[in-house]
Amino acid sequence: MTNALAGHELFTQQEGLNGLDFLNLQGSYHPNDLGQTLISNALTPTVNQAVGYALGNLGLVGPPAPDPQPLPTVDTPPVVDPPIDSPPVEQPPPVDPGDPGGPVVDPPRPWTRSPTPPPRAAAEAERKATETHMSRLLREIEDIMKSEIPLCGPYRLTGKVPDSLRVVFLLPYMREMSLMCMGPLALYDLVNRGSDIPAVAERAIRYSCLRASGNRLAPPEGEVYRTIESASPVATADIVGVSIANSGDLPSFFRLLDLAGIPRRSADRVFGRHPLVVGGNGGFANPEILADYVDVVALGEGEASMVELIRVVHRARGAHAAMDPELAKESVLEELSRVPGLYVPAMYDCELRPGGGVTAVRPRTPRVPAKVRPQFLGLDELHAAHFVAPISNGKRGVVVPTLGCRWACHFCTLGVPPFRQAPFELLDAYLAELEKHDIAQVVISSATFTQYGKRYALLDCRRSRN
Ligand code: B12
Ligand code: SF4
Repeated sequence: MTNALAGHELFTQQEGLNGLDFLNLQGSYHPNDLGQTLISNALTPTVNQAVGYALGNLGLVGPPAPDPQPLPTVDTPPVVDPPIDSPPVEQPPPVDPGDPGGPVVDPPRPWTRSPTPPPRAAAEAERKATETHMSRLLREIEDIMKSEIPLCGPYRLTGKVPDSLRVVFLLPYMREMSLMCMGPLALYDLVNRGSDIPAVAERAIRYSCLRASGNRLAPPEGEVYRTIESASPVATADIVGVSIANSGDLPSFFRLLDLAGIPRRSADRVFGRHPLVVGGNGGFANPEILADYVDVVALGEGEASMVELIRVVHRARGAHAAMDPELAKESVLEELSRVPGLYVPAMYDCELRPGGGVTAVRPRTPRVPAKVRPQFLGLDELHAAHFVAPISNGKRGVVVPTLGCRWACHFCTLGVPPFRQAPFELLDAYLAELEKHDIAQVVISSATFTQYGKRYALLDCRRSRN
């Protein structure tokens, strides 16, 4: 563990916000379901009692006020999960007939193995085989696929090279919210759209059938964490992309890796046997915090760097097949660290100030750049799915009219990228497409929408369609 983590509430044995003691003022309560449950469990009786009294004062008959539960005292040790280095949640072996039957965690697979495209074909076969007692997870995946409407697809995956890589984007949200994650969705669309990109992209989300225990999530008993598109195990992907929008949600990174049965530490992941783990989005703006855990971090916008990453890994798969996995990993990581916008923590030494903060980040070899700059792309380099959600749940679509902000408040990362505006014609055409599918709701997902030059025109064209 890097010193950067030492003593930080997020990464002590509590490992995350959800395990924090209610009276712990050092941690911030990030709004996620698990944390909310803890807080609401503690608050509900007190709130109920207050509502009961208020109704009584008004002469209204309210429900009998329940006894308030005592709040935890500072002396009461919080219930915490095992420390970060202890083995993750034990996963029972898979029982799905479609599975090879090996252990759930780290299934051995040769680096030269062909991936599973085209997606869905494998899932179809598995579904037929398990028709009578289809697993809860597969049923949920099927429901998701049935309810989704591809707005930028369908993708012609058959045009992909046969040994394409499997890239899986892990999204820490449930079904509805996962479709708001425009960053990974944009990359997903880009990868699947590009017939010259040697990879097929899939998603895995926080399925509602997952079991929550403290900080951890686990698949339903006897099952493994799978992707939506091909229903294949996440752990067998070649590349796993984790998107975290805010540093407060970094514990999701560990939660998702555990869920998939992928070792947390970069050093424990064997090249060719485990996926390469790539992080992206604003939560990784300070990548040093996760230096020991993430293989690569895409700084800024990932359209160019992610595609280059895929090409490097795809080439290496052939070239390094017979190489010692450790040397192969070292060589791939070194090559990746020369891709603009990719930061490979293993290639740098980070000097930390005793009281906190970074004094210097030095490359370990002259063969990697001394500085890595985030990538921010011109409008002509960004494709449609960066501005309009490529998938709808059948109820709503999402548009991102602006990128960045005209201002640059020191506490906010939105002032870092240059301010750019989505082409109005693109958004207009997207609204027309939504209308064709009878999709009534449009989410304008942009913190700086009031800076969009055509905001009135956009709202007017939306009104005229209603
Ligand atoms: C949609 C949105 C959400 C959605 C979805 C978030 C998500 N995970 O995508 C929801 C509603 C869930 C959400 C929640 C929150 N959000 Co929000 N959100 C946004 C918003 C409005 C749009 C983001 C977007 O879609 N951009 C367009 C896409 C295409 O770009 P992108 O996301 O940056 O993705 C690119 C890169 O980051 C990178 N990338 C992203 N993921 C990955 C993954 C891999 C593997 C790779 C290689 C690259 C990569 O490549 C992408 C393509 O170029 C932004 C404002 C903005 N315009 O950025 C705020 C913003 C990111 N949110 C913000 C905040 C504060 C929050 C919350 C903390 C709010 C709260 N108090 O609960 C939570 C935290 C969520 C979390 N768990 O981390 C702040 C962050 C401030 C900061 N960091 O300084 C922002 C900047 C808005 C603001 N100024 O307040 N948010
Ligand atoms: S989005 Fe708001 S907080 Fe962030 S830089 Fe712009 S004005 Fe400042």
